Amino acid sequence: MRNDWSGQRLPHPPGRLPIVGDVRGLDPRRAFQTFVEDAAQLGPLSACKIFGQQFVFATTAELCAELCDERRFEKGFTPAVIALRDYGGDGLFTAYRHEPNWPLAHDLLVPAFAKTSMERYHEVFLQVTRELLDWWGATEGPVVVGKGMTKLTMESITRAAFSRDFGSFESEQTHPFVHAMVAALRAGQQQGTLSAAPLGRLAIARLKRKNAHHLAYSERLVDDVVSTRRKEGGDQEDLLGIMLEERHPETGEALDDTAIRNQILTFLVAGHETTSGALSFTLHYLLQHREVLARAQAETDEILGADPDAEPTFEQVPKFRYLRRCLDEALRMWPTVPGFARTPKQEVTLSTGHRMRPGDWALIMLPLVHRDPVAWGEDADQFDPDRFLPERSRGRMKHSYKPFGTGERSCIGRQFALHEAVLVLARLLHAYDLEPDPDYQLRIEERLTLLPEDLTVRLKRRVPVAVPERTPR
Ligand code: MNH
Repeated sequence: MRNDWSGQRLPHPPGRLPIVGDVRGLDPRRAFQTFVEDAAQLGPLSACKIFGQQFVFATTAELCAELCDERRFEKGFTPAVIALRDYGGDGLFTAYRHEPNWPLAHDLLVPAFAKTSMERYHEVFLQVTRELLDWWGATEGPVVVGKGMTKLTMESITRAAFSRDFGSFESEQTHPFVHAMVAALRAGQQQGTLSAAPLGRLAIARLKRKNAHHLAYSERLVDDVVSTRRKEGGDQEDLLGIMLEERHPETGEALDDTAIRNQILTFLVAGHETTSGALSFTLHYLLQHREVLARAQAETDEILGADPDAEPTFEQVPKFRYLRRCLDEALRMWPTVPGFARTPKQEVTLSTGHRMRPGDWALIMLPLVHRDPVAWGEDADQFDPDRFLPERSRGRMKHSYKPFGTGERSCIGRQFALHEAVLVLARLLHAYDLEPDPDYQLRIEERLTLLPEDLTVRLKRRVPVAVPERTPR
């Protein structure tokens, strides 16, 4: 966690001060964006010191590819991820690799994302999308994109994973769990930076006391999810069913109650804000690029036909190739999980000449890697979904696109998120014309993830353009 890189000198922002380090100009509400702006000026590998804690940033596609080599590197743990362990414990996202519950939960839960499970989640996604469109359809004036998308993704994870309706669309408000989660995560992030500060221990103790009721609320909610299931039953094959019933095929081990609670919290947190943000960024770019929006809508007409309320079948979802490219491109421009850390398994020397030892970590700065001109060309700052055409993707630098992380610790929910997001976008664009707020300027809100702040859109019912029957492709 100290991350001292054996005292090697790394480029850092100008004006470093004794004790406090590089805090000058650091706006805590946009700390990550400040890191990105600084690191962009400082070369492939740079550092930033906040009190005694050193952060090291990798910014190029080349260095990212090197750090993604699974033979030499593994998932690293930043102070922010370590602070998250107060929440997720040894749940999948926050578990250290040596903790026995990581391989156990991983092996038990991977099948819950296979095709047969996804076919069941498809029905859930259709239902929550109906609820979102009804909710937005009944709204006068512009709708708040992030709020609606968060309701949608929250309901789909709770219903798909735990067969549990959180009633998000029954009230105007955001579900209290989301507030508790955001507050707890924010405290966790502050805790991460404070840990190395003078009097940091005291400040952390105060934060933890202030935060205790949020944590207690979340834990009560999760315990209620489990006890309700035990009383009333539910889908035996959803994530919760698997965790309660299944044993590891080789070792015969099962997750205990604490482990199950940690996994549920992990899925609630990891499973919704990320997808909500990805949907919101995609909509933002579609609103900015009318010609892209028109093409995406033409694709929905081609696949879904003349009925604006038509719903895609499971098999149709992967056919929205253009929409999928829009989503991929939005996640390139603004990956909602904007970085992940890597640490060496044994001492290594990087191509930059720096020595890296176990315990040292570097954070891969995805917004910079995803816009590295070496991998993406000189127009890397432009939104252009067609970069993801197969013929243009072929030959691109390996590991230059990593919105879902890498290797064995990469995102377990990737297919879940992509299927859900494409389905929702297809339904929305098919049924509605979208009018942007002409004055909107993209501002990025930092929670645990990145989200477009205060994005709104006006929806107008749309008449799909009838497409003549074609011979099947
Ligand atoms: Mn997800 C890990 C991004 C949706 C559950 N996720 C990761 C990592 C990234 C990531 C990056 C790796 C982090 C690291 O190396 O430290 N996840 C995303 C994005 C989306 C997303 C950009 C949506 C878009 N994730 C989801 C959904 C779920 C989910 C949906 C659940 C249904 N993610 C996880 C879990 C892990 C993870 C669980 C940890 C996996 C592991 O370490 O075994």
